[in-house]
Amino acid sequence: MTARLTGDETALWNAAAGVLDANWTGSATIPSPGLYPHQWSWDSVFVGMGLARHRRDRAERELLSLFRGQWADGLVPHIVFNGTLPRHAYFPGPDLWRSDKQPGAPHDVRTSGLTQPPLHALAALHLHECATPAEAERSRDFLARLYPALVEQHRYLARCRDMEDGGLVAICHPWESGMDNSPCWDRPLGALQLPPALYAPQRIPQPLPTGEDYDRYVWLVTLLREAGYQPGYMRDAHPFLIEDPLVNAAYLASTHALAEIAEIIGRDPVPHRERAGHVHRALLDRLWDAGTGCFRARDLRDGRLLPFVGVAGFVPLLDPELPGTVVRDLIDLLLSSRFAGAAGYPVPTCDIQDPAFERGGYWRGPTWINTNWLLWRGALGHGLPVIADLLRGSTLRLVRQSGFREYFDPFDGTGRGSHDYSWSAALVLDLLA
Ligand code: 9WN
Repeated sequence: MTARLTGDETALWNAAAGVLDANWTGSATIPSPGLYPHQWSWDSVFVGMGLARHRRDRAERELLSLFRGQWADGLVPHIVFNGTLPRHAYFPGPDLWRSDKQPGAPHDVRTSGLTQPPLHALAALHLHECATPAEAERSRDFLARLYPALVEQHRYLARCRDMEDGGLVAICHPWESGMDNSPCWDRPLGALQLPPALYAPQRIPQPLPTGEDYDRYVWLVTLLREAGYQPGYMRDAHPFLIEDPLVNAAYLASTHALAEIAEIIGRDPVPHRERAGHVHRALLDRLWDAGTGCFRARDLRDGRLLPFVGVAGFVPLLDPELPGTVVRDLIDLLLSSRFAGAAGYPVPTCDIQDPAFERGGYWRGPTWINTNWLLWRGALGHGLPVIADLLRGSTLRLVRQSGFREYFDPFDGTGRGSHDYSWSAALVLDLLA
């Protein structure tokens, strides 16, 4: 903990650290008690960002535990299952994915077969940057240990997910975006031809996504699984294939981080720098929409940008080389009555004026701590302290008012979803530090 915290901040810090301590399993942190009992990929990244300020030993174990699930082709799965839990602990459990039948999946742990936003190298670098001089050598050793796995992860993304060799990576399921039921996916999901009877149970206690959404999610997994999760199938036949701005901004930020890590441990940063340049240009060429002043997702099945404008479209602010005009357009839209301008507790996940906006609808409107944190970092990176302070201040107000909830009403700050949500607590530690 830092010494300069006020009494109120110290109380918040202790409460946040308490949530992370309670959700620690001994090798990783569950996203929330009850609802998400396994290890999730981007949750562990955000948890690692906070643990870097609290318990760096656990941050290292968190990342190592996740990479236990890495496949031979480099894929870092979005869920690493805790094999000691009963089958019904979470739906969908390991039986849907059948990673044990995949030759490239690890033998000693069961996993999903999808990815999540690849912020892992950024988390590893952040951990190093938070090290005290006394911890520096150990921190470099940790980077050197994780580096080959991070390189494999990025190789997988470039080799298997850059579908058109254009520089960006594609997702093949809404779960890979981390924003399951975003209105962005309504059009591609609505176009799926589903078999007449499906089997996804209604999920309790989350009000959203619905059973019908789950039918579509499960159907997409079934297609991928039957094709052995092969990139050739994804590219040529899979019905959901999208280049998303948040995922690609995460990929770019981590590619830059990988170059820095390479330098720190005496490896060659140049290939990572070259790749970062390629991703940067592709983000602008393929996803920037000057008409709306925002980044939008591209559907590779018809080559068109999807109509939806949401918080994911601002996350390319993480790109340090974003042109000033693009940054200005993004900030104008962010502050407008479609986003922060009309929300007491920004930033809503969805344009408030979009008919799809739902103030309590999971990724269809509420404010989330992780997206605020990503934008806060982006604003700091572009030398925008007023925007950064706005994001930091509203995020801290949310948790002071409603606790470490999963997501929040953007108008009145009411907390929703699960309680004691790990990334809400972890990222508050980083905001306070
Ligand atoms: C599906 C764990 C995860 C987060 C996602 C969030 C939600 C899972 C679910 O929970 O997704 O992976 O069961 O809805 O959307 O971002 O990583 O916290």
